[in-house]
Amino acid sequence: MKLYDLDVSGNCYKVRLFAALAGIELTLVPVDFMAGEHKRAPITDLNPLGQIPVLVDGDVSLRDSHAILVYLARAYGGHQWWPEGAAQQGEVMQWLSNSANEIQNGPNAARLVDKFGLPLDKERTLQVSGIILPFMEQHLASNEWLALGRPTIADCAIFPYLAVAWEGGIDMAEYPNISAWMERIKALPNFVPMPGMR
Ligand SMILES: N[C@@H](CCC(=O)N[C@@H](CS)C(=O)NCC(=O)O)C(=O)O
Repeated sequence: MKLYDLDVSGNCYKVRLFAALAGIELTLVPVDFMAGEHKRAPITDLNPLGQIPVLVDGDVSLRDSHAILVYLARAYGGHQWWPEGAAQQGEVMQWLSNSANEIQNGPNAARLVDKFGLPLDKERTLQVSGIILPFMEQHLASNEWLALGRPTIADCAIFPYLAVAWEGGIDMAEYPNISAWMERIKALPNFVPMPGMR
């Protein structure tokens, strides 16, 4: 199973992290982002949006980190990570949507400005972060994990861009419950870090 990958990408790290925790073997195919490899074949044949991660598993080819998490968890990870029940799936999905929206446009976008120099509205990234992070902080005051009272793909989706949020000027020490949750993730068996993580 191949993952088209970039080590400093939080979206790619979501997949590497989950695969490590669930014991799923991946063959990483590093993509030279600076050379624009993601905007050429074979990546664009697999994902015309020219974005990574992309997973290829036999005949199955998938773009989008969250779709890949659901696929891997359903196909290889077991119900611990992606539950069977409708209400439970909905509970996990809420967090995958927060990951694709508020985390992507908040802490991730703040890091894109500060670390990679993208011309985004930094003020807006901090405003979005200021909505999702206090919400998570409150949720984690009475919950050890984001969903279902156990580690799921929800945690794997949200953790990466918070683990490197300091690279976007966001101080996670202001959020003790989120910080404690991040320590719980780091303590999971087979945890792997990403570059820049503290
Ligand atoms: N929704 C996608 C977003 C993927 C994404 O934006 N990937 C970045 C790297 S972290 C990328 O390839 N950007 C290039 C571009 O958007 O042109 C996911 O969750 O995987």
